Amino acid sequence: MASVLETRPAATAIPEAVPAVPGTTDGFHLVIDALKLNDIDTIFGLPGIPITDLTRMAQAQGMRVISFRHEQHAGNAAAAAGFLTQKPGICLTVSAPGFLNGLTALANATTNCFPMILISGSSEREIVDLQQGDYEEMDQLAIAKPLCKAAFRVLHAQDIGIGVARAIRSALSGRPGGVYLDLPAKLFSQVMEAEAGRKSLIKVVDPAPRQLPAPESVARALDLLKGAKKPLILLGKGAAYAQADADIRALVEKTGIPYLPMSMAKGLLPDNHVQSASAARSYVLQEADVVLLVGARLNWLLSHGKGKTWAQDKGPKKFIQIDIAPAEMDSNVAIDAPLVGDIGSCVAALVAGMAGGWAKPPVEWTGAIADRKDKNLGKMAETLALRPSPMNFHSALSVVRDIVRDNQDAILVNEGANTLDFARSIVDMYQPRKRLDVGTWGIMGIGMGFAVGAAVTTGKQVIAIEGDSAFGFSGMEVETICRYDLPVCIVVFNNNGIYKGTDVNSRGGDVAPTVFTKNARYDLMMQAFGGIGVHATTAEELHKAMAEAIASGKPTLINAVIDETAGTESGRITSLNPAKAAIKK
Ligand code: ADP
Ligand code: TZD
Ligand code: MG
Repeated sequence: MASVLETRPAATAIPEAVPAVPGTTDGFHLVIDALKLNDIDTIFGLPGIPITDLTRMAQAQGMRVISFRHEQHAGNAAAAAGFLTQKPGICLTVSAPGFLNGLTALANATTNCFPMILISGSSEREIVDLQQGDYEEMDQLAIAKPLCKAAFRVLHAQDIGIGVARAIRSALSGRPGGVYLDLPAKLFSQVMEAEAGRKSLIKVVDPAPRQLPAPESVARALDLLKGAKKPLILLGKGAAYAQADADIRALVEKTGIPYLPMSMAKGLLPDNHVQSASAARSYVLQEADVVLLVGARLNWLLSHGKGKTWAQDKGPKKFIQIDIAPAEMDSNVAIDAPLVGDIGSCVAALVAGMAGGWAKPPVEWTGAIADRKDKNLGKMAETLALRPSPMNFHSALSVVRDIVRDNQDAILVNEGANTLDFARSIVDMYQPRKRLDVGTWGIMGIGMGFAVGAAVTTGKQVIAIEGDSAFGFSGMEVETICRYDLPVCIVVFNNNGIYKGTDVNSRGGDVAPTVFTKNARYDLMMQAFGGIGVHATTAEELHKAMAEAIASGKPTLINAVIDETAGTESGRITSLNPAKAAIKK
């Protein structure tokens, strides 16, 4: 093992491409070299002690360093990058408060099964462990551990290669998720021989190896599917992440089975696909007899696979579940045919097993779905055509729907309550991995982080459809968007508050807790940083502003004035609010 030659004071303010002593390297350079060796070319972060020089040197070494105004958004950008690329997104923060700010994003990424690595600088171990009160003292490793997939600390420069490799493999293998990497300040200035340093680095080979399903599991799943009278395929964001697009399409089209995409699986097949059952969602969930889950958990978003949503009173459904995490099976209801493996391999095995011919589902089933779809889509088209004044969610979203149809390559970021629920059902997606939203937690605050992450990673146009409350969580990052001149068009659905803007405090005095400043001009925030701000009060103005934003690719924020009475409490999940048992006078 290479020896640590000496410990130097922190590097000078001027970054150097190579360390001062020829033939040596140091902790700073080894971290950068380890990331680059593993094809990681972007860091999302926020500088400060002890990682300021790391950001400078990374930039000097040709990495993209995207600097944010708050670490949570840097973390969310990293998570979006991880989801879109199957490479862990990197978020870099300072110690204690910076680390904690990034931790929410790390926990959220883990919950969503997105691969990311939070790298935080930390204070001196000797002082932290004796609780002697260091600058930004905190036992970060211990705090991170229960909130992510894995957490590691590197104490010696010669272990940086191992630490980075373990972080990458942990984030990507099996069920993807967040990993924490703790780098104490002293590590960065440790010096070792350059050649020994180079040899200590690891290029991770096959970090997410294919995991083939057992043949008998495939046969069991096919048997069950074959016997179904009313089969249904449910696609989740795991299916989008897996990048097995062609195999998934082949499975759906070969079987002729109707499918439902979860929100981030929209576009895996175009939403206007004849087999999409989205417009008859309640009907198919209630009526289906065999359901094939592909990278979707039976959590709250699917009513845990039971109750009224699934018409449990009509008898139990049979479930086939494809997932890489074996323990996911039976988490909420019995899984009759578990198919454990990576989605690409599992779906390919099912398709291969159908080679002998496959009977399409009964026309009574597909016909009944088509009838309901026609009826519901007809009703929706009438509502979307209305042009009320002020705009409501439907009229504004009819514009977004048209713009997305005309720009199918664009990535849609979406958060809010009503703004989220209506957009998810109204705005069709046409390509895989083009929709990023509040995910498994239903968390507000992902907006600008996801938008920056998506724009930087793909270079494509981003359209962020934001509730006015949702936008507030990350609104300061419009400066980041302007600074890097990113092609992001933000539309703030401004209904003066959380869910709606009409609540009153019956006692007078302070305004109600859900209500914001009336008639706020979010567009002026964008103008403050040199971006384009537009105030839109009609569908025509909204359409013009969005079309111009996309044509120019310029950072744009459109303040879309929405009827403050139009929303409902908690959007579509009103029922999750605890019942009020008593009215206290
Ligand atoms: P949704 O919210 O869209 O329903 P979930 O996040 O609940 O989706 O489910 C995603 C599931 O996909 C997780 O259980 C995860 O283990 C699984 N998953 C992620 N990537 C893969 C993969 N490559 N192969 C198999 N399963 C995967
Ligand atoms: N804090 C966090 C981090 N996540 C949350 N989900 C919430 C608070 C609670 N919450 C929701 O679930 S939606 C929402 C909040 C505050 C905002 C809804 O208001 P909006 O959307 O303006 O974004 P609409 O269109 O007015 O409904
Ligand atoms: Mg609102």
